[in-house]
Amino acid sequence: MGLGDDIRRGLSAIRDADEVTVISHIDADGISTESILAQAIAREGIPVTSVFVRQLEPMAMRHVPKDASLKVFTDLGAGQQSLLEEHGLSAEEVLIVDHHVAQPCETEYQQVNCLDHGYTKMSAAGVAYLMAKELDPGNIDLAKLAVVGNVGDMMARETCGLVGPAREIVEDGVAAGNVLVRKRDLNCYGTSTRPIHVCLGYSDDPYIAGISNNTSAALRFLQKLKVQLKTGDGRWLVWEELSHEEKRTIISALTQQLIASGKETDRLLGEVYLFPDEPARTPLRNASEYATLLNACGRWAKPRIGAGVCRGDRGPAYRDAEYMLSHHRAIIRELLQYILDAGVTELSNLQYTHTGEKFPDTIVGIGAGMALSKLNWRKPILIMSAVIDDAEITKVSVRTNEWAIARGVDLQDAMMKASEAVGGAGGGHKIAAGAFIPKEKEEEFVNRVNRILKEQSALQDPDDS
Ligand SMILES: [Mn+2]
Repeated sequence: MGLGDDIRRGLSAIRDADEVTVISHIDADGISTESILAQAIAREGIPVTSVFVRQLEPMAMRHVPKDASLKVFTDLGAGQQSLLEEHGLSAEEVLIVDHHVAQPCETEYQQVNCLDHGYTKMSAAGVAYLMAKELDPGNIDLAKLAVVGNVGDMMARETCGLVGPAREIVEDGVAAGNVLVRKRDLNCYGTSTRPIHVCLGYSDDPYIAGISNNTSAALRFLQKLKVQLKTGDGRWLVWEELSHEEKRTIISALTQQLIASGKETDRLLGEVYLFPDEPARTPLRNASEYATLLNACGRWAKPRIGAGVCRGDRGPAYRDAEYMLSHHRAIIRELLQYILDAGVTELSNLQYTHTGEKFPDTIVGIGAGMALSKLNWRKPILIMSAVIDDAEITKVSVRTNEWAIARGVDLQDAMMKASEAVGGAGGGHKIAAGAFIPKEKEEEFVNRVNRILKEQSALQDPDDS
């Protein structure tokens, strides 16, 4: 049986359903997958609702409704089938649309998984699109979103372009009129939005001596080529705006630079996917920048905003998504300042604070790591934050350093034990870990973590290290 058979079997489950719930991941691939499949299902007149989860873990299962709907797990599920089983989901009420390695379990859940058929260079959005197209050939307008999902999951990176079935999907997008292929274009991020020297200076694949990681050197390099870099009124041009001749001048100079330093030139050019129906000089204009915009929505824990953009919302959803994309660094700085200003509560072996609803829980870990060096670095720092869309759950991030690990600290162990004791779930690494816990158990949890850290340090003879 091929992928096509799995697709047809999966679709008959969808057609038979009175109602569908799509449960998807919050990254670019997960968001585009949801948008493709939910739109295709809605077009069939079948009621469909969507749920986004950071990862499929026990606490996230609470978001899977206990109702008669068909639960379609997308971009996740294949590797968590025993969790679905523990949750009491039967084989009849589940369909998994995924591209991850499947974990075997007792219940034989129905799967449409391209990996089962040897396709390693296709994401869940690609699989979802093939289903949408089989459902109705009129759905080829959705191929564009599949290109975003595939590029977002790095399916084009290794081969400097999409290959196999993912590449065939590109042709559907071209036929639909909303995808444009540039076969041998600059293989560089930001060709639709960034000044060209920024584009080149931020890129290191391939690494070009004297240009990569150095935007001012990149600018000097371009100035020597006498290519027009700004418009008449002083705005920086983006790569996409250059003429064919100007692009060729720059590419041949870059090629010479690579050869001069004895490097391969094969990664300089790649296949690029543009979206002619989107406004020029915006992140929606090409697949990799569109995917980054969706990933920003996920990082801010607002996948629904990304889903709105995928459905064509160019008003509020696009404005919010664009804001999240361009303010990522600023929000992390703000978070760090907030932690330092608000201060921490010190226990014997731990310091902690709570950032409430002020910052997306998906970034507090980064802030915790940065704050540690500016606080009492001998004690691990724990930060709690509210989870957007889930008032009953608190997200916990904890960070320490090598100094503490040498003295016996193991945050992974502490998170796992303390969260389990209060009915949550946690894990990670010795140096950085996290957990989700019930909100009403915050105080008990913090005290448990402190006790565990104390025991860990006591086990280690301080003279040993
Ligand atoms: Mn994926």
